[in-house]
Amino acid sequence: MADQAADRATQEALDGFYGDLKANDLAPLWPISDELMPAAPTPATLPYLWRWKMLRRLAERAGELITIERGGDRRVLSLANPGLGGAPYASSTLWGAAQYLGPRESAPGHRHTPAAIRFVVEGDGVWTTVNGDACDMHSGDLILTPSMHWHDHSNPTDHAMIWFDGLDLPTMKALDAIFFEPYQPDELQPVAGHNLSERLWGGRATLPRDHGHDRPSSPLLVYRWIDADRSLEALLAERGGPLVTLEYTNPLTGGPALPTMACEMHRIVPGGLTRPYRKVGSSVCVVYRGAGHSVIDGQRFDWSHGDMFVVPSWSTVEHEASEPSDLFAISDRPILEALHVFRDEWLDAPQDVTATFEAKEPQTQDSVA
Ligand code: GTQ
Ligand code: FE2
Repeated sequence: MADQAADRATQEALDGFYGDLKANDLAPLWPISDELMPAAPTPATLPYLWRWKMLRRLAERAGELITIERGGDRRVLSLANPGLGGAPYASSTLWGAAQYLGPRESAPGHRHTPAAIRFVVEGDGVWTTVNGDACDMHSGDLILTPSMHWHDHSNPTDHAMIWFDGLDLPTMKALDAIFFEPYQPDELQPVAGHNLSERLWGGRATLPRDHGHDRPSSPLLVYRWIDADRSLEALLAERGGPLVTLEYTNPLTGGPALPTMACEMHRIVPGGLTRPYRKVGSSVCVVYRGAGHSVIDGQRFDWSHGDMFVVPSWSTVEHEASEPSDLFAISDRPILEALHVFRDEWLDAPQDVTATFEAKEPQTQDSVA
């Protein structure tokens, strides 16, 4: 009896104490310590995939319905990971999107602290001007827009183009480090020339002798498909399949193309599953060529040309190509490496496949489809 009364008194004291903590804007660690400090990352980001057919169809509809002014300068459909509570982010750290630019349209100049890359899934004829350097975009090319570099996009052709945008925007948002400026007063920057960075910095193991100090972002702004293809072919011949990977690098440092984002291309050839791999930090992958599937944390994702998918932090991933395949990928690895918290590992045992991801087929109510 006395014990119960004592227990009740203690409970009341505890309730009062927790109430007072809350009222004073304090939180006790002990009830949440496991959640705050799990043994390994527990990302909210889900493994997820968007089909190219769906992306292209809805991007084309945006082209019909939304003028570029009404679209706030950019006709961009961002990959919104369903694990992130409605945020327009592909992963907790990366932005991924399909951008549509119609015939004879241009997207006005601006600059911002988030860094961006463009990867051309198909088509050509558009250029992105980066600090006055008009970078021509062809299928399979990678174009950089480093932090605070002026950029605008121009499509002088009579056909639309859709490409993949990758940005470190969620990371910059988390750091409260976003600044943005429109280019003024003209819509577009003057073009000093086409592919200037490529002419100066794109030599094979040759650089201007007076290249000066390392720069945090690559001075080379364009990486051509033909060069990536040649390197992948040589790598595959040398190392053998089923998987080889190249990284697009800053020619001044040999490090990542951008200080916040790594860009890679994986070539996967038929002949079995790649070895299971996991790393800290997320990736967004874009299928440039081929067809196959990936197993991510036990879930099977079938993919083909243009599909885009997300691999969350510390998720185990294996790939298997049914035809020769090239997967372009961005990741936040350079940030983790700079902070000395990057880790990765190759595992031995293939995963059990417990589920197959059903990608949404185009959900449309339109008749134009
Ligand atoms: O093309 O400048 O997907 O500023 C997101 C933000 C593209 C761009 C995006 C941007 C851009
Ligand atoms: Fe931008």
